[in-house]
Amino acid sequence: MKNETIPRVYDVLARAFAQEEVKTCFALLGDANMNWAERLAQAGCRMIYVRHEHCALAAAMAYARKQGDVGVATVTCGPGVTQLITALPAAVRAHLPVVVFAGEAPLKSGWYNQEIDQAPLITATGAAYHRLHMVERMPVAVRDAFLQARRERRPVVIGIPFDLQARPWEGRPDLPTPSRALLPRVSPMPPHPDDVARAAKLVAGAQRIVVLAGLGAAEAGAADACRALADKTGGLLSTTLPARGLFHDDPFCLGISGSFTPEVGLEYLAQADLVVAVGCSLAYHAGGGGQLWPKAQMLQIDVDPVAVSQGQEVARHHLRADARLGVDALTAALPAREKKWRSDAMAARMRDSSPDSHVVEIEPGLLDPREVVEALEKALPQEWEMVNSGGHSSWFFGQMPSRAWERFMTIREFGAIGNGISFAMGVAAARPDRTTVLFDGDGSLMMHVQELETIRRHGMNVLVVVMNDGAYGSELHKLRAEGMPEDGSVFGYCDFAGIARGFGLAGATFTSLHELPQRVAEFAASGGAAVWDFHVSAKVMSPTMRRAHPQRAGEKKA
Ligand SMILES: Cc1ncc(C[n+]2csc(CCOP(=O)(O)OP(=O)(O)O)c2C)c(N)n1
Ligand SMILES: [Mg+2]
Repeated sequence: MKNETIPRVYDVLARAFAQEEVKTCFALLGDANMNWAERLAQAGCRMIYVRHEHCALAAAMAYARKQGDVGVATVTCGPGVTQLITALPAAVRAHLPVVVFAGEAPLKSGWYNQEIDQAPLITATGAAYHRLHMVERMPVAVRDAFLQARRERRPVVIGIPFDLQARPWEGRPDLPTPSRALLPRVSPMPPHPDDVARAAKLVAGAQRIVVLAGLGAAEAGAADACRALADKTGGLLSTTLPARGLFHDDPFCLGISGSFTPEVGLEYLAQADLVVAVGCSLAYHAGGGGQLWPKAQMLQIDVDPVAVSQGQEVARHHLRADARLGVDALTAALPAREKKWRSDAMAARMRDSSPDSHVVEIEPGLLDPREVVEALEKALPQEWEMVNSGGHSSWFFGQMPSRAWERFMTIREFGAIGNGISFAMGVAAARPDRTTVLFDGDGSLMMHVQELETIRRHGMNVLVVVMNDGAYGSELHKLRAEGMPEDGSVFGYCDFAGIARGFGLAGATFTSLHELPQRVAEFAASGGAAVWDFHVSAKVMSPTMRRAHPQRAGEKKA
């Protein structure tokens, strides 16, 4: 019989995680993590038991982004670990701090069916992998994993053979100093005066300035500083996709810069002669691969400035500084000037123009995705959390200009579909007092639709909005444009409302938009979880797709 009074290694490991203030852990159990997970739950950690390991990690990623803290997930060894491989590269590229407790096959066995060399799999994604094979050092190694995840803003996977986890604990009774107590306390980095003077000269010589803010600007609290810079120079504001909504209430914000830029925004970006990128890594898509501002010079204000990013030369001028301090110093160094570019007419155009004015004839019984988004934009409460997934329909869902950045999330740095539902779970776990709305495509939702069950079982407040075009729209439009058969991309309109009901959620199919405000009011009153399936035409191509495939006929400019 087991002597329960002797602490095991997994007891101490659970305590080491608990002292890192882990409040939520996304988990799928197996032999190599279940004892640890049970102990962590007993220590007061909320466990969210998902239906696929990919979703545990993806939910932890969204939780980390929303909380501004380390996300935690756990998987068993072997097949539990191999399921992580699509989510990890996105976490690495999105700079998300996550710690994954992974089991490893037992060391004592000469053979074990789930054994696989886990380290190269994990490190191939860019994540860190630590084998914990020295029992006495494990609590320190756990603490160090949290330190590393925080400092490098990167996922760290720790692998612990489950026979070692079950050993009696014979190490020190006390735990090491937790990571929070050891993290260097650093203040925001001020700019060098010489850099400020150079940058001010550049800005003073420019006529049409766009201040482009990324997530770094949002996180540094630089939004007001960016507004002040744009105002003083008579310039315009824009954001990257992840920072969309940072200037949602500013009349001179042209919207997202990149693949999601609205029609009018494209015009103004093309006129810019200087883009001041603030807290923004200048990723390929943020500038449309160099196409969006052909006349502009680039000044980058960032703690880690770059000349070349994702294969492109992006910036010749740099001001190294914290986003807020750098922009404030630059604005202060500029003389007052006449505002020649901004005008009331311009603000009115940006406010009143539709993001895409192409006319498409919609088949009877189907909806125009752009009208669906317009109706949602009007009907959904402002305080609901929004998660934008991937796929072709994400362009339409990205066009909700009234929504603030604080209520928006998208993580798409690996370009994978299928993550939306997990990201929505992560946000719902981080903000349980609010409703979370997921905007997803039918193909993407189908990829991990099993998580509807997790959402119901954990009582999450999630509304899933599906833009159902009966297809992998992204592929369909490209195949059509190339004159290829569409077979591999068209599936027909599956019944998501029925699927939702099968999982115990509410479900509704929308073929008109009249009842939307009423449905929103009912859902707001009832709470819970539901799937709303909007049957849309697969004829509407996003402007980005149209630009990439101009040979497609059959559409007229309004
Ligand atoms: C994991 C993964 N598999 C395949 C792809 C290729 N892909 C990109 S968009 C897309 C279609 C997504 O379909 P859906 O979710 O219905 O959105 P839609 O494009 O129809 O709006 C596919 C298959 C991908 N990006 N990621
Ligand atoms: Mg689709």
